[in-house]
Amino acid sequence: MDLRQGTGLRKLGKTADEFQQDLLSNLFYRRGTTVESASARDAYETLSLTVRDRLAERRARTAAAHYASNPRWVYYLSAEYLLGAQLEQNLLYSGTGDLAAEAVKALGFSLEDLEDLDVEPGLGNGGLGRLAACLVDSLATRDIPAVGYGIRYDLGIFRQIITENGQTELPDDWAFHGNPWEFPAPDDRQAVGFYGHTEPIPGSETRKIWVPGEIVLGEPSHMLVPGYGTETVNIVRLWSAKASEASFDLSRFSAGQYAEAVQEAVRAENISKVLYPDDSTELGRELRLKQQYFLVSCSLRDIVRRFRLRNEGWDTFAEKTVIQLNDTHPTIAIPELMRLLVDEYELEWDRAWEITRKTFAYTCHTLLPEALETWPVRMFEKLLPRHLEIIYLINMLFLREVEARFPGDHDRLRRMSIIGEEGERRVRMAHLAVVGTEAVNGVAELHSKLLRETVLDDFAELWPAKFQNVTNGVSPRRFIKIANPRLSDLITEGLGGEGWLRDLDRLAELEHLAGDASFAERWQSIKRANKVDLGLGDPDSLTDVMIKRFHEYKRQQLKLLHVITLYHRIRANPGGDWIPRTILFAGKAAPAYHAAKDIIRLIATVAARIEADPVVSPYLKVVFPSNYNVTLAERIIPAADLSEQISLAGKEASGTGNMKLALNGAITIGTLDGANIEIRARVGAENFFLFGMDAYQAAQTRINGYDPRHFYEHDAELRAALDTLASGIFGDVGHRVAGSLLGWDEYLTLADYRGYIEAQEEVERAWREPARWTRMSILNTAHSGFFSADRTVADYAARIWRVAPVPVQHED
Ligand code: AZC
Repeated sequence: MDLRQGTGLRKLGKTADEFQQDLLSNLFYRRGTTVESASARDAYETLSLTVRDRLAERRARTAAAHYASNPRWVYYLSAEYLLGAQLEQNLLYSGTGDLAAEAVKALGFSLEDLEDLDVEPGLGNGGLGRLAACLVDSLATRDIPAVGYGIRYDLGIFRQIITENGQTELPDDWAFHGNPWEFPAPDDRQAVGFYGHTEPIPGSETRKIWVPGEIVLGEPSHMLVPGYGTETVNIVRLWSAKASEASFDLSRFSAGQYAEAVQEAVRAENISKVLYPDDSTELGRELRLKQQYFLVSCSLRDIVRRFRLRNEGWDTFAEKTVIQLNDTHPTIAIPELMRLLVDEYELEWDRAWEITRKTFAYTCHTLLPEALETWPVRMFEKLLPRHLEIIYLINMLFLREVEARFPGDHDRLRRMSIIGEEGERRVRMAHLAVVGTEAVNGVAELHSKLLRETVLDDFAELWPAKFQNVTNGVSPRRFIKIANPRLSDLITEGLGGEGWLRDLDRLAELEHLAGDASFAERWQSIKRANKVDLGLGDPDSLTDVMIKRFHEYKRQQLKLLHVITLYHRIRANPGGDWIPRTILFAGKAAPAYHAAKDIIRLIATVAARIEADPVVSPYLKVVFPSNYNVTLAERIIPAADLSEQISLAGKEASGTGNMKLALNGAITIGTLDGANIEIRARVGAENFFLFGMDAYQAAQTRINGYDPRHFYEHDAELRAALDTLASGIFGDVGHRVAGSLLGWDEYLTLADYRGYIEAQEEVERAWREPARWTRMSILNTAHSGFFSADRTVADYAARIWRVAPVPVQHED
């Protein structure tokens, strides 16, 4: 089908001349300026639009193919997306990089200048948000009909500034200059209710009328998500909260009460104002729950609308629809779909429940009990009164099922109930998510196993078949091809083509080249060149990176103890044969997470101290660039020699930075935690620096009564490191961190210290043999093909979603 038929549009050109024509025409007609007066921003916006036009054409063909085949759809519901910068990716995926580079020259700019203006939408906090972005990329690459739903936060994750005083947070007005990549779709607006009360419907036991006390509009816009090496272009649809016209109080405004006049409107629009920077603060909890319901309500109505385009009734809804819940944040979708089906579409409860359960699947991303969301019943009652009633009914029927299976086991009922009765009554979202879905998965083998054995053990006993594992993966396009062009070229040359970018297992063929001296030499010089580009330390030093959110379980404090140990060793023997190291930390801490912010501040202080020390600084440099985000990750990862994955075993669900680093030839030093285990199994134990307790030993250590002082007393070097921290030279913050380690040490840092130091000594032995190190590095890349998000999506598609690809025709 020719989508331009009847529109009078011409085909977009494929030659450099035609591309340039389109660019100039966009500059003139859409940006309203001319070549002579075009600023860099004009050029950036215009180039983005010109690239977007090409994707829009593919998008139209994709929509037509999807419409024609009325397929089963995947809807990914996620409160977070960390999409990364768009221009470079879209140039790559649309195959217009060379044309664009030529064309922008005519405007007097280079592509690099313009890429610097491309601001990433920071609509997520960390791993979970970036995973969502990698999965939508791979869904499109695998031609799976899918929509990602999310919130278009006005302010994304805060901009971080690091000084010796630690982290400062500034608002991230990411779309301040506009966002050329999105299409608003005001016609698909939805109305979302909050508060109010419910009224019975005479003659019906299950149906109710909900009369909301507040109505907010959700206005969607979408970003294009092209597949790589295929025609498919899917979308991520993001909702913005808009006040309804009625919420503006014209009479107050006329009376000069300007603030009061807009008060209600401001309150409504606050819903999509800012991304929650934390999952555990007490502040603004109601607003957070409002955001969750806002996302869910808008998205479900949109999903139903889309279903109705080609289908009637409800018989085929669950067959045509699978909704993946990215963690518990969108779990209110379960009672919301029940509400739509029972109250609005008048289905019988049992039938509605059958449809609902079949439609949803839930991915859990944590093992930390404090990260499992619960909401006070009292808050639910006020904000979502009808949903609470529905949850009660779901819970009653569920507990009846449990009682039938385990008669008289009251303790089990209490443990499994969707309503927690300890202290203030709360709704346990993870329980609701398990009860209301067909499949539940963890994100790495160990994580899925621990979910079954600990956090969700009662549920796994009741429904063993429901529990699955789908190990995370990352986009090889963004994290190798775009982030590391030099290495990509070498791999392409070594493998005789670019096929590996869609079939990452092919990297295994690099194994044959690991012994080839000239290949190894080029491999090494690429790493060096990437370090020069990064510009954060001596390119000949061992570049040792720990890049991730700051959290005590991830144990940046363990790395810090290593830094201080090195500092002491060098000072004790200044003439020693020390290996120069650049230790790079990057990452944000939740603004209200004081212990994590203390660790950041302490690192910054120690870094300055080392820098000022003429004895130590030639060998040891600690750097902490500000504002870690996807863009910065893309610069650091290609330059890394050593990848720090040192969480306490049993705490990190998976990790995905570990995969990105291994793919780029960094060697991991890590514990048997999350996906580290699977990385080590694939790259080989000899190409991985292992240390520390495993998850069972860690749990046992706690049970046996852990005493951090024991380690302090029996390890002189550890004692010296902690004494230095506590000595006052690093101020109060050193005191506090040392105090918390010696007092309780929640994450068993001291118990793993000696093992970690020894593993670092092994790192240095390997580093002293460049040929061995390079071989290890090549083998890490060669055997990390499994960690492609394309494989992750294939796993979900086969085992959880049961969806098939729908190919999109090439343009003729
Ligand atoms: C993270 C996990 O901590 C990390 O181990 C995992 O790799 C990642 O999800 C993707 O599965 N969890 C979060 O980021 N969680 C939240 C609430 O942000």
